Amino acid sequence: MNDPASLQLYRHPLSGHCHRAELLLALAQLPCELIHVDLPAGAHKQPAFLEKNSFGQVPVLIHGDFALADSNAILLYLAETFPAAAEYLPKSPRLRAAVQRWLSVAAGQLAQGPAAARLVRVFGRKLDHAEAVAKANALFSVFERELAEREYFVGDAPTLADLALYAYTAHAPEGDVSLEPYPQVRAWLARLEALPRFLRMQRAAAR
Ligand SMILES: N[C@@H](CCC(=O)N[C@@H](CS)C(=O)NCC(=O)O)C(=O)O
Repeated sequence: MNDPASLQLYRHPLSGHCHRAELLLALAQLPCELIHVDLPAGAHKQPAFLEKNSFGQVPVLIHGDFALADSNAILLYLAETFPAAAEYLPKSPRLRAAVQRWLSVAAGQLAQGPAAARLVRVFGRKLDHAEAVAKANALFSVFERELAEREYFVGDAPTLADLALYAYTAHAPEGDVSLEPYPQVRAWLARLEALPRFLRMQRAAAR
């Protein structure tokens, strides 16, 4: 059951949600077939894809006969299933809960702030850009304080929390959110990018 041979990930190269799963796969050296989903063409709203994820969103992980949508659920599944990914999910209840706290931030404030601002600028989504930028700056101010205390979000080694928070933070400038005021955040990004086998997300072309 924990044979990674049959892993497949339905994804899009500019999706930070997909990137967090791809990053864990790369760091843990888990072989996985990447399947491109043509979001601009609406492939994710076709019946064949909706069978895999009724929300019609990437990423979706396939492992044998098991299909799993939601990037944070995928991170947890990989870390619980494959020993090579287990180091990114601490064992103690307190640290695991702390990881979950930041996964909630990744699905909440990170999605509503920097990811939303990038959706407006990169994909032309009709969202309130000024509000998203304000949320991004509020969030990065919290990150700045947290990262002044420790090297990673949970303890002194990277966890799923860091992987989930990375892409939309690193690519915030694509949404016109500057990282200049946040030196601790930039240092944390650099620490992650220096990890062996680190995988960057493709840059979005300016509109
Ligand atoms: N909660 C989901 C959100 C995934 C998500 O927002 N995916 C975007 C790409 S980054 C998507 O598929 N958007 C298409 C749509 O919502 O129609 C997760 O964490 O995987």
